[in-house]
Amino acid sequence: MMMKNCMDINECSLSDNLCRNGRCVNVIGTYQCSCDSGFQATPDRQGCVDIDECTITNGGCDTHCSNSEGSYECSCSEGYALMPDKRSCAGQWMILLCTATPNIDECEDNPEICDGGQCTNIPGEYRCLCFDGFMASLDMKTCIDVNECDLNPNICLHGECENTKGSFICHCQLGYFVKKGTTGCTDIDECEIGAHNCDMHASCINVPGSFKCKCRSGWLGDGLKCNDLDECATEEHKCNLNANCVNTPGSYRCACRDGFNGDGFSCSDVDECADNVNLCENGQCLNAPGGYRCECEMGFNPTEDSKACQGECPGPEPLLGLSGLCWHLLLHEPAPSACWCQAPEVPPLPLVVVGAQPSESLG
Ligand SMILES: [Ca+2]
Ligand SMILES: [Ca+2]
Ligand SMILES: [Ca+2]
Ligand SMILES: [Ca+2]
Repeated sequence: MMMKNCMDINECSLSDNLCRNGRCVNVIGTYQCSCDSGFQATPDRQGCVDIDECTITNGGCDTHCSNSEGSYECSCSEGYALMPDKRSCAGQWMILLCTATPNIDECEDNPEICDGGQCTNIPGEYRCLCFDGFMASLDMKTCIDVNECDLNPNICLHGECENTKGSFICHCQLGYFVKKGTTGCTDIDECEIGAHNCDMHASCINVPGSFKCKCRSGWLGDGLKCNDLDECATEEHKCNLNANCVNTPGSYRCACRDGFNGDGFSCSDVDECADNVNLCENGQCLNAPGGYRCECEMGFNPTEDSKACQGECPGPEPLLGLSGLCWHLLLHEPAPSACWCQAPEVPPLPLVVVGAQPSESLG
């Protein structure tokens, strides 16, 4: 047979569709496929087909193997987890015990991971223990701020609630403050801390959210300004009828009038006649409420205030050795008075003028 002179055809360059899942390699007289990983060449070497890895020792999988085009996957029964080698399966308790398993410390890698809580690393994951004011998410992987204002709209009592991360702030109404160790707004005791403007003669009375001033007894006013009450002028005193009332700032005093003894609220008459037997010489002392008066003997007259007796005329003996009765006479100036005395055993009646000119005589 005659051999014709032939030229090789490069099939790979003629068609792009050869060797799907592989690479076309031209050889003399034909072509062959070099297959991708997970594929194997057909017996004629002109195509690539998937390798079913699961048929070869179960693909190395511990439990389940599922083949796919160009690959395969291992999976585990329920309650077991696929280990990082993508083949082995282990129960949760084994994960915890398995020191060979590389463990990532999320807490150290990301210190902010539990923002608002304490991060606890456990093999394969982490948990957040949340601080007060935060609550853990369902998966316990984050901490969420508690909105105290929404949770309890009355939490500040007498103020506005403002939620903050991890806590809340009470903006109290006037007259209230947040007392240490309490949550809501508490009344300020303005009286106790001296934050009031009551008059110095007023009592401070604390009330919720404010305070009141009240003038003390003996003072009049609105509490911010108190003026003395004049008990004597307004007749609001309890002085005895026989006492004088003396007004004082915030009060008053009572003083028994002359002739009375006592504390002013109770006054009793002084018995001057008993206290001093020398009163009313030439007369009789008569006690009277608040004083005394003299009832004078014949020939004596009471002084203007009736507290003593004075002789109407000087006694008869000093007058020229005469004795007898004397009568009072009214004379013209400059002699204001005169006595006319009679000596009964010596008629006729002599007349002696006292206080007038010595030479002057009547009759
Ligand atoms: Ca909060
Ligand atoms: Ca108050
Ligand atoms: Ca007074
Ligand atoms: Ca008296």
